[in-house]
Amino acid sequence: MANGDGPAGDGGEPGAATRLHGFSRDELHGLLADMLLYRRFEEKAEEAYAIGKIGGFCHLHIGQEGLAAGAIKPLRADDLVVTAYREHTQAIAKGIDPRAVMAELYGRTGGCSGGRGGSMHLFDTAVGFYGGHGIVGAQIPLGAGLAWAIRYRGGDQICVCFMGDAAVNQGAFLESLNMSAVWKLPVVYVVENNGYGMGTAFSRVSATDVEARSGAYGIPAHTVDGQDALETYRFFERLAERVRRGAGPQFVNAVTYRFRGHSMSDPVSGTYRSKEEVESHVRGRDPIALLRDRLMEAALLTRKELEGIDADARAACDDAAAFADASPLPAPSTLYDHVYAEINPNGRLFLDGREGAPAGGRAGGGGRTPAGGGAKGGRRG
Ligand SMILES: Cc1ncc(C[n+]2csc(CCOP(=O)(O)OP(=O)(O)O)c2C)c(N)n1
Ligand SMILES: [Mg+2]
Repeated sequence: MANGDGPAGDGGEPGAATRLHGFSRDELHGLLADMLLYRRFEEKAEEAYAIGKIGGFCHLHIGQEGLAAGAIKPLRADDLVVTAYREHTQAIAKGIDPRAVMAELYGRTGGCSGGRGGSMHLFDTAVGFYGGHGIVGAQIPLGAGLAWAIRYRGGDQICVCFMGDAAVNQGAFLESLNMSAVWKLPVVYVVENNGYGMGTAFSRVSATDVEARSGAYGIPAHTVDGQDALETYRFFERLAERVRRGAGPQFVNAVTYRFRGHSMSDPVSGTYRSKEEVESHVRGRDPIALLRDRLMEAALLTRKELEGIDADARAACDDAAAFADASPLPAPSTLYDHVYAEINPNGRLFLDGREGAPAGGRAGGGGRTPAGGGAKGGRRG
């Protein structure tokens, strides 16, 4: 760990630190507040799932928050992020309101995807968040495509494409890295290496370490400790600027650990990892506890301040859950909205060429039937 670390800090009153790792006290409190918000948000989602407010799949990021804060917060607002399905906290980090994320988990119209996507399909292109993808590895070619679009339009943004360790065994990963390297795209591929794909340890399905996977394409590989939010932040800050200036694609092995089961339906530990293994990470490698303790040891955080930050995080999550509860479910008549660009008057796709096309061409914007009643009047027989 570099500059300013340790109780003495890097200046200010004798014996009292004012900075850590080059971060001011306010910045450090901000990072801790972000991570506590992510943790409390996920705990709230866990609770809501248990009482049936959230249905379908739900994968929590608890234990991996150092990466949501450390890899996304240093990005510019107009940079792009695309990711897998363990993405609630990443969506918040990129700028989606926790209310809109919680409402999406609840399947409500106030959700960032209008209640259509649920936990695995959070989207808001206005803040540069391109999902939320449930198919392992599906987002990797999309990440290459987003970076290509940046280049094509002459922008200086970058795209950060997250994936789990299991995704590096998908063919799409290899194809995307190859073309990204050929085209020198402004993309950073980040593996959130929590050691497991569902119940399978990475070591059982790979003859090499994660870090070795980009070498064949000539893409530089880096390893960062994702549980150390400060190191991760500084690392991504530097890497993002290098990619922005034309360094080409980069590959990051971010070492982390998931503290919960693969999804809400899986136990925390099982035959694939022991209770002791999980407990040792929770005790010694919790990114939030690690940051909290460092700040306290450096006299940059008091117990009272911590309690205040945590109370604010809990209040924001209670507010998000209340918002989600009050938000309506999508109306059944809008079932076909956003599904197909065009459907015929019977509420079906134009599988029969243009037959049945209403006068004037399109069957209605957003996939509605021309009657304007969504599925109403369609779907006969
Ligand atoms: C193409 C495909 N195959 C299998 C699955 C089932 N599946 C869902 S998550 C998962 C494991 C992914 O693990 P990893 O990429 O390491 O991400 P993590 O869950 O650890 O965040 C699998 C195999 C899927 N969704 N898509
Ligand atoms: Mg994994």
